[in-house]
Amino acid sequence: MRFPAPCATLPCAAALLAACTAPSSTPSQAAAAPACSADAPAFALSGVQITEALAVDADTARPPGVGSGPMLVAHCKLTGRMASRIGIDGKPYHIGFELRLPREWNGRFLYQGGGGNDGVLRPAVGPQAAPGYALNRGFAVVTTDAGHQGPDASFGFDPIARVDNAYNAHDKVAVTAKEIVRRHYGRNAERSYFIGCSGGGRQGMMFTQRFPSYFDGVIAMAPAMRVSKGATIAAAWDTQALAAIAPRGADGPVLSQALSDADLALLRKGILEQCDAQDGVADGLVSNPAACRFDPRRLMCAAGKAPDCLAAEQVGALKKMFAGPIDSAGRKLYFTWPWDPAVGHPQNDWRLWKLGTAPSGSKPNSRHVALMQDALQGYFVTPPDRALTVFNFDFDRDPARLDAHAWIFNTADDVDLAAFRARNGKLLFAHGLADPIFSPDEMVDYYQRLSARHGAATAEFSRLFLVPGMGHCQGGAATDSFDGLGALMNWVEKGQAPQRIIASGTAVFPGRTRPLCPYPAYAHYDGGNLEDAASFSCRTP
Ligand SMILES: [Ca+2]
Repeated sequence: MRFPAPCATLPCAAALLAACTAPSSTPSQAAAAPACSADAPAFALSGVQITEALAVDADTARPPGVGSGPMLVAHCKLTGRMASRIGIDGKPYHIGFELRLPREWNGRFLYQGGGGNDGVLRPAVGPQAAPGYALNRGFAVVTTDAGHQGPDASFGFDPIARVDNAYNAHDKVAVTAKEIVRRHYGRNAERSYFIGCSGGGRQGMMFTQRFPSYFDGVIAMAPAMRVSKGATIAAAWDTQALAAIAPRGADGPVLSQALSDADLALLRKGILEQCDAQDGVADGLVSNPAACRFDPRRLMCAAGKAPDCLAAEQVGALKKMFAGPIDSAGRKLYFTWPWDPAVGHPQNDWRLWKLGTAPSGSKPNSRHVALMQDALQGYFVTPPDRALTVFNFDFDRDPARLDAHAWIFNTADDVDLAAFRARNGKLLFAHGLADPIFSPDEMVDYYQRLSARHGAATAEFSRLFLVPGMGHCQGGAATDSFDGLGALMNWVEKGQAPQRIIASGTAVFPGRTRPLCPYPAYAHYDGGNLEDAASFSCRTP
């Protein structure tokens, strides 16, 4: 049913009392599941349109596109929208959200961050840093499209959509979802959490800075903290460095061939030979990156190119990329990158981001070209400019064109986090050391500035866990599966700060476990079973 606001007006008071009261508060309804229909009173919020409410029975569905793994618990899947409008580009916009409300609720709320250009409603099941899905643990979980529809960057032609994407949609969705949770279950969520990676990691940082009262605990993984005026400049830098050495095809440089898979394997082998054992054991993981002083010149052929060595121009390109972009005056425009051996592993996404796989020069398909360039043109640069590419980006002239967007979007500057700290919020960072899009060195820089600001108290509210070998958000030659959510809950609810988080191997190291250690500590091998986390301790370099 729908009812007019305000709820307390006399003529409707008796009729609405039941609707306004939580079903669980009356003994006769205690066992009944809260209503899951689009016209349920709990979902009738002013300005919110519920487009679908679907009761999902236990063990009948997995998230869309997922063909294996656990089935979902019984829940109410809610889809809604707010702030429907026509943009200045003539296109319709709204702030969309998906909220999944488990029948067996654990009293907690989870905001699942997005990523990429957003514009899609991801299944609100809580997959990241929460093996088995947060929904299945009893969390009410929400996702949003961040205020525009469609995964490309064309929304950037509408200024309101830019603001929604940066922060406004997230504010509105967090507030609305919490209110629906309160009305659906008849009580407030006792704890609220956020987990996101990449763009979602940025959203988590954004909440700690701009809406610090919303979440008790935040996991920000590989955060896009200065993606426009930072990582995207590095994407252009890397693309140009690789295009310059790529073999010339009939229709231009073949970007994907600048480094072959065999060349990447050589790189991996070279890094392992120099740095693998520095953490106490040669196990295919460089867990002590601070000790790794790799120089790709050790892989350079005496002359030309051969299968067991790299050409001088390949070595030059690698050195240029890992040193990070600079302008013509030598000023740094982003960060260095650690020499993690997984960048050369076929299970890592380094090739996908930097090189792609396209066999010809006319249609390079690296994600730097396919994704970052779209974002660069559509909303990172102000005004939008479809002629600006990662190939023609000018490192002296063009960075300033990214300032306007950076002001509303970036989260790299604020290390005060005063209000978030004051409310006893906990902020857990995680970052793959082989991440090809956001440098782990950028993450470390933020954490070091945070530590400089807060001193020894930093570890009481924020910790950083670097994941050797992990690519962007997941995968790679790594132990990349870990229960960050459980660690965060223990921290928030029991005051137990994570001393280490046990991570498991997936595709490359099945059966292997390792401790993830709070920065600057790393997992050092003490002896015993090589595959067992118990054989390692967290040691400070
Ligand atoms: Ca090692």
